Amino acid sequence: MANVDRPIKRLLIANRGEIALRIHRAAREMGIETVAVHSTADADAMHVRLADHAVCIGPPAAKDSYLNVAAIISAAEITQADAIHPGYGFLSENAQFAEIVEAHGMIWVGPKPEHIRTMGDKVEAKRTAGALGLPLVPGSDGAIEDVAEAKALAAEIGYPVLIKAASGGGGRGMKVVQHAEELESQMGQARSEAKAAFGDATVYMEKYLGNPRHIEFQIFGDGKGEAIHLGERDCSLQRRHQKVLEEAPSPIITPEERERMGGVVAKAMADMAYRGAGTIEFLWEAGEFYFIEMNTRLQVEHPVTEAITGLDLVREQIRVAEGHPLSVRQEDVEFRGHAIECRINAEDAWTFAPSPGLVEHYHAAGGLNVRVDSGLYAGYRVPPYYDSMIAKLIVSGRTREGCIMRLKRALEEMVIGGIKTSIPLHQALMDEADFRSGDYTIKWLEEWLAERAE
Ligand code: MV4
Repeated sequence: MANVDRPIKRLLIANRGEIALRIHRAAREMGIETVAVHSTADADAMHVRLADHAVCIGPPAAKDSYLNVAAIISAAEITQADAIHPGYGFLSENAQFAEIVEAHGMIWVGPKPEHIRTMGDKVEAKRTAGALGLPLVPGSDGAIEDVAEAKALAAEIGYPVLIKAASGGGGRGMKVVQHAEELESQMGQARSEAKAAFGDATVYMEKYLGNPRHIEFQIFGDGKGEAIHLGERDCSLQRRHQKVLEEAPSPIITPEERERMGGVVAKAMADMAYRGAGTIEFLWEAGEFYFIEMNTRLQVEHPVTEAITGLDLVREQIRVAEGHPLSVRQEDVEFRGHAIECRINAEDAWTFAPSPGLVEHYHAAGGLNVRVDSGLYAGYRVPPYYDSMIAKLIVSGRTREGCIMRLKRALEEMVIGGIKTSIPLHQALMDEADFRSGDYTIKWLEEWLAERAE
């Protein structure tokens, strides 16, 4: 390895579940020691057992443990960790936490705090993306203050329009407005919901896209002006803003489109000297991309990108945090074959009622091009306090059709006994003509579920 300013010796993983295990694995393969921090509910978690050091940071409630900044920083100091990886969720997009980590002389395995802050404010994110040359959804240039102004703009861009919360994301605080008469009341509702949920009533307006796909580009920057893209993922299959299945490449993006749009996003990230992993989210409709948000973290669905590029994204994050240049140049990134990820949740496949509890039997699928990211084992008790995702099944193959056949086979092999899981939902999905042809948008899954429930 080239001489680096700050090699990491001991990495604290400020997360839980499969992503904590994922980060542990990358660190160990780099010869880096790991520190697990866990709530009292997670003392028996797989990543806690595997980590070199483990510190209990509080009771089950996330606000008292995985969101407890003082407890996490103390754990890092006690164990002499020299870096912190936040995973996804929890503190991963908290700019202030990133600053505190750096102020304590530790390496933050993540983007520059200023970029986390900018992209966390959706109005600022859109302004920044526009200035960097990314295509935007037509809408307000910044926040909208008064109803008259909003009405004039809506008339100009045409109904329906969407009111979004500046501090939102994940669909919270969004209101569709069909007619001018509804605008005032919908805007008022969006404002009060935004204020209640995020403590910020700032809203902005966009043209409402009726039936788009959700396509996101994975990017990586070295923080010094070099950046690459690793292609796109199609995450259109969602229920209540929770992704259910993701794939790469998108069934509807051509290699030419990938190269063109990938070039645009990589240039934008290079121009802002972005550091680490990031995702640029677009809505795609009728052949056009529209930027909506940027996520300044590693994402749940990163393994499909790893499967088609052969890169280890957590290793790459750690290397960049240490001060290394990116390990590949854009021209060396090759996209091979197809990959699909199924999120397996501890819940009823059709009612979505949570199903925590004792895992009595466990057998992970295996074989060629099958990956299971999960901390499950027989005898593990899924705690009721956190997100219901307990495993990710990632399958790859040369073609999308081959990938689907392999996924059907792998889903059959997977045994998680004692609790209900979403495996039956994925199995049913594999037999749907629209899924098999790749003909789906962000509305498809909920409509399909509603039809099945009749
Ligand atoms: C939109 C949209 C239609 N038009 N913006 C939902 C969460 C947030 N990330 C953005 N979202 C949307 N923004 C415009 N101008 C529709 C959605 C949307 C959505 C987006 C991606 C994946 C699933 C979705 C489900 C419902 C609504």
